Amino acid sequence: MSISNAGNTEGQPERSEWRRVAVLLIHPSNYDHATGGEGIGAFVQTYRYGVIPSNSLRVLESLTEEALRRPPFTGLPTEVHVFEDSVRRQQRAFRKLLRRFPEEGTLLVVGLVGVQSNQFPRAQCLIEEARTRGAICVAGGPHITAGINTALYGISTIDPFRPGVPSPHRMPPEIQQLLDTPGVVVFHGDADCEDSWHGVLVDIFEGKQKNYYEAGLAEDLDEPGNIYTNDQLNDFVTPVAPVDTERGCPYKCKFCAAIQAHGRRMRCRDPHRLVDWVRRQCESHGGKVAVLFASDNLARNPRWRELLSGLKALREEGCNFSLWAEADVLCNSGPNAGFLEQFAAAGGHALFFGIESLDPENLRAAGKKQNMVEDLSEFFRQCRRHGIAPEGGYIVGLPHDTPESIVRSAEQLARMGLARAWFFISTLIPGSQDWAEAHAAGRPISPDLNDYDSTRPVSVHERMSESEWLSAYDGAVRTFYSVRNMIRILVNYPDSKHRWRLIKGFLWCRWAHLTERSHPMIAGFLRCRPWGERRPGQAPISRLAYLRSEAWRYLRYAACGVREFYLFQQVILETEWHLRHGNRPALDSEPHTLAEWLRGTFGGPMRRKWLNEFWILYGRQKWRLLNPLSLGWHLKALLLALSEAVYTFRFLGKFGQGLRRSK
Ligand code: B12
Repeated sequence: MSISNAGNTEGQPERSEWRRVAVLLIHPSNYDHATGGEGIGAFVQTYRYGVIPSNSLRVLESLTEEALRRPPFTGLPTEVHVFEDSVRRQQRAFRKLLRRFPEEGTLLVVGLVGVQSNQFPRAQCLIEEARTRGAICVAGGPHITAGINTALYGISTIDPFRPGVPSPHRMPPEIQQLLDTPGVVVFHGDADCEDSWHGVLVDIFEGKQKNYYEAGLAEDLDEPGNIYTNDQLNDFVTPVAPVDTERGCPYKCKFCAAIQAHGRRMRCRDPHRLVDWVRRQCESHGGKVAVLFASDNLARNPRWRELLSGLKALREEGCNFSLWAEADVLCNSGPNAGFLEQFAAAGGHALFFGIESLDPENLRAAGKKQNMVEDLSEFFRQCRRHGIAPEGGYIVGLPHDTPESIVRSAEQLARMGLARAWFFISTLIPGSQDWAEAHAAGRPISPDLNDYDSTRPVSVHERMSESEWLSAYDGAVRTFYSVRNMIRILVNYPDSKHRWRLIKGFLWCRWAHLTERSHPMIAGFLRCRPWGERRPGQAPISRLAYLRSEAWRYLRYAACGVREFYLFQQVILETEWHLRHGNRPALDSEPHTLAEWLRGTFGGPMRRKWLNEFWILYGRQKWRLLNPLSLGWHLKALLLALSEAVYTFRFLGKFGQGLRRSK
């Protein structure tokens, strides 16, 4: 299969004219969807604080800096800037910097980094914006690599262990569109594969770039990406620093595109360099940092023992960091025995793995042979024993699911002891085997890539309508993160630091889903929806409609804020009560004497069941409260309002202290 490797240099100045090189790297966001009372969507998902900075961006930043240190760039002034489109401050900085161009004698290259399918439409828009400023744009990432591998070459061609997977053997049309656009370069594969990215930059500099480059998989993953500056980390809800420890995944799950993006053979970074990276990251961030291993499966990294023992030694030197990683349920068995213990000793506090479904039929259909249901409860117990919170990804809407089975599974997961569930609507991810098969079978698939962020259906389900599917997804989140289940999970964690980390996670998952109406892996905090910055091609909205929608949104935020405040007050207080007193009876109903009221309000431990019960009873009086004979009710309400005020202050203190402790 060959791709016409056309030159792509129309109207570009000669090499000798460049006196400076500027490379702007941006990780695109996606567009939101019209939901709920707000009614209008298609705004870029951008926030005051993002959720997690992008590892791909950091990798590309360091590769670009390195490339620009080599000929023919040596001696030339060069600049490299990185931006997260999902962070409003950085998005504005990108725009502001673009406005500097075209600049006499400066070559401007804009890199669209780590582009996923759901980010592709936004990337296209950013490319258009940059082209008007004379930039040469280069786009890379999983949508491009996995998309081309599956749709053009075919999974069976690149992976002999998966014969018979159909392929259209055609360039995906949206990528073809980029290939046909002057000034745009499509990059397939790894930028750190040998000299590839440097080679592209040289070609651009010399005015002879092609529209397509195919790099292949990097064998030697040298240095990890740059470390994150404090400014960069402070733009995120929790300052987490992702770094990829290895690439490639040995498994063959049909719903995943990672295998087509990075292959099935594991290639790992040098453990010593990773330990050094964590050390530098820690030092630059006041000696304390949370590290996320942005890879598919730490336990299948052939050098995990070296890595974890190096990190353990680093902690013993006084470096304070915590680790979040992905693995599988069998990570602690066979030749891997001791993985959990060593992960915990190295600072591991949470381990993510793909449960995907509790229905064995679904797992069989998905080609998933690891993480079997019968192993889960025992695995959760093992994790907890080592002080590690097990976190699981769960796919909503696999072929054998029904609305009832989905919600039932969410409840079951909490009962089994999963610490945190991440729900994803089943998505035919471009590049995955599922996508290839659905395409070959002619199944209807949403043509809008922006929909592929796993918060909405992109295909038809045989057992559920779209609205049933969406409400089952919502039901699963609400069930797992219900007051009862959150308490059920938290009482398993007597260590308060651990517990508060989980509370933060619960708060985040609820807030992202119920308030931001996005996915907790995508949403940030404090949405910005600037007037006029919507997806091109949308029907325009009047300023009045926009203001109405914004007013409603802020009102909803405030209401959700109040709801979550009281809900978490109950969760936290009840959990602490259980941990301290087990099932000892407490002041559960309204106080009858002043002494009881004083004890309930100012005494310890706090518990708000009696307050809740009073307000419910008070509310049930309805119009009777207007009757002058109801004075007694009002006096009690006044007294209990005072209790509420006291509780609010006491709880805020507790909350602040807990959050500080969880860091
Ligand atoms: C870690 C991870 C996460 C972390 C992200 C951590 C972070 N912020 O860094 C978390 C858990 C938050 C996450 C979330 C999501 N993820 Co994710 N994630 C991954 C994972 C496992 C590794 C990503 C990574 O860092 N790889 C290492 C980097 C260096 O690789 P890379 O991005 O491909 O970049 C290389 C090349 O592509 C190329 N390249 C990339 N960009 C550019 C640009 C230029 C100019 C050039 C020259 C080259 C180039 O060079 C790079 C270096 O070699 C991948 C699977 C995988 N193995 O890739 C899935 C993956 C990327 N995620 C995926 C998805 C779908 C998501 C979510 C949408 C899921 C959800 N609904 O929440 C969200 C989206 C979040 C967001 N807004 O980005 C899919 C994307 C598939 C697709 N076709 O779009 C993947 C492939 C997994 C899968 N299921 O198939 N993810």
